[in-house]
Amino acid sequence: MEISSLQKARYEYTPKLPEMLRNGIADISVKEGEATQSVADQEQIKALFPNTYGKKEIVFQAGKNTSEAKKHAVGVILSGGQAPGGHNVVCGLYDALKSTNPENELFGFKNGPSGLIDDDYLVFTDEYINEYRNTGGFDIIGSGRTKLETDEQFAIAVEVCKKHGITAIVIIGGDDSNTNAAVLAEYFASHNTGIQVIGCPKTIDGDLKNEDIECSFGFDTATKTYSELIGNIERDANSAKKYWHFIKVMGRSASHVALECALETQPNICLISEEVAEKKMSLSQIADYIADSVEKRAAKGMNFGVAVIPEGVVEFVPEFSVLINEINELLAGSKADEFNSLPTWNDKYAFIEKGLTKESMEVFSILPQGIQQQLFLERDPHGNVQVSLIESEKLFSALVADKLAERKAARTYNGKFGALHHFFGYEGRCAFPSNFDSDYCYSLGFNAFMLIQYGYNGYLSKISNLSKPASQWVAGGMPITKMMNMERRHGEDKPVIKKALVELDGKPFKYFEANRDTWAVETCFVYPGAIQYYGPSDVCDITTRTLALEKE
Ligand code: FBP
Repeated sequence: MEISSLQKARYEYTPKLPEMLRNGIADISVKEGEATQSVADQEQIKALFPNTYGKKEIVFQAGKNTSEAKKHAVGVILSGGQAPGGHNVVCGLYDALKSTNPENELFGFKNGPSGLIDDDYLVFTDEYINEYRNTGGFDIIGSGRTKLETDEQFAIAVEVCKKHGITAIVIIGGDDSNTNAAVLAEYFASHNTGIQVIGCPKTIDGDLKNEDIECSFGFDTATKTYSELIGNIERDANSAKKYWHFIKVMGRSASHVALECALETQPNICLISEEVAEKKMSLSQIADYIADSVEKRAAKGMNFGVAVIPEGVVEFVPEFSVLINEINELLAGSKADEFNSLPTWNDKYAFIEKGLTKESMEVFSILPQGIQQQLFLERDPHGNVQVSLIESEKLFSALVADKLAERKAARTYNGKFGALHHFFGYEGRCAFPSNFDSDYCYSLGFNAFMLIQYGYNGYLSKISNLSKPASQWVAGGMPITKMMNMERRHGEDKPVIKKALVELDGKPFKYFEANRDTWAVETCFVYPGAIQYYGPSDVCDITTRTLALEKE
């Protein structure tokens, strides 16, 4: 297989571990802290997780390893969307396993959680794993979005583990996958299987974070990749001075990615979905907000700019989310077939007009036809609109163009508005992990093995103090149940890890808020450039502005 010179060089990179994990496995001891309780709904979570609830938080430290010496066979699963660094979690886990006992084995279940149920796996070897060190992607074993949540699936998982002698499963995933990891851990414990489950916090969206998990892996690299591209576009815009660029960035629900990119690149506009919801902004108000910037810049002779739009924003616009709910209802069950069988868009439009309330129809009717049709594309497995398929960057530029036309007619605006559109999402999910993500992920995997070796079950691998150099990072574990609360999901109360949205009183948003009015009118672009893997530490090892501001 042909490989690039960077890939070759990255094979040789040695990820940095926290100091306490550097002494060799025989010299890592564990310190138990306080018993934990869930962040909310303690009685309900405790009742649902009688065997794994209330366990102690732990940290590792230098000292004699007192764990029981035994052979380990561990299974690993990559779950959900790709995030840079996933390969290094597997590598860290593998290296820790093998350095403890070369007879230990690591099984990789293929294509996500379904690999465990289908008993579809490979057994890692040095030769195989060495080709994935410090590289992006999840292609080492593939990923998938199948949920492990039913007792039937759990029973099969036990059988598969028994067959291979597997006594621990590491699930690398986001909030939902780690919620499922906790449920699986409880099942294993309550059925006395002796199988442990350890989770690792993954997602480029950055929404798996809380007082214990400072950030999910992949967020650093993905936002650096998008920021590089946004910075390049800003420089192009500032050179040609003729386009407004509307750039949608990934982040299914929370706006952490958009906010971090804005902090890195200082665009003229960045929408934050959580603020849109808080202020109950309508589509028209958002369009006016962007048009104000276009108008003010045009008055200064600058008919160009950059607007960053978070992927999930439309669902946070109250009137739009009502519209989406009505459409979901309109297409429920067999009605979707009826809709899809209508021959022309005009017939479909009549069907829609009949089914929506007057208010939602008003919103629907101002959308460009392309967006109207996108709202009727195939639903995800939960029956929801797939927001990544809605071209909100085009939606907002079209609405802004309408506003500017009105302003032109009213003679308050006399500029030129040429809009270009971009969507940065998949470009960042498999980038070569930054040094931060390479180090963080390797540490998460290595640490996951330490949790296994010390017999913990239902824990999330936790590496903290991440705004400091890797040597000062703290390795430990946190019971997943500590991060859970009850939420209404698909008509039922379910125990889940709370998704972290952007906090409007948090320091990252406050910094953005204090500066955005200037950025909206002046050209304050910052050009972060490409991720650097080799060179001075203050260029190569620095993590996100979000984390730096949060830890200030
Ligand atoms: P995870 O939550 O599984 O990490 O995935 C997040 C994400 O990358 C979102 O940003 C995006 O909306 C979604 O995945 C796209 O999903 P898919 O890969 O199925 O197209």
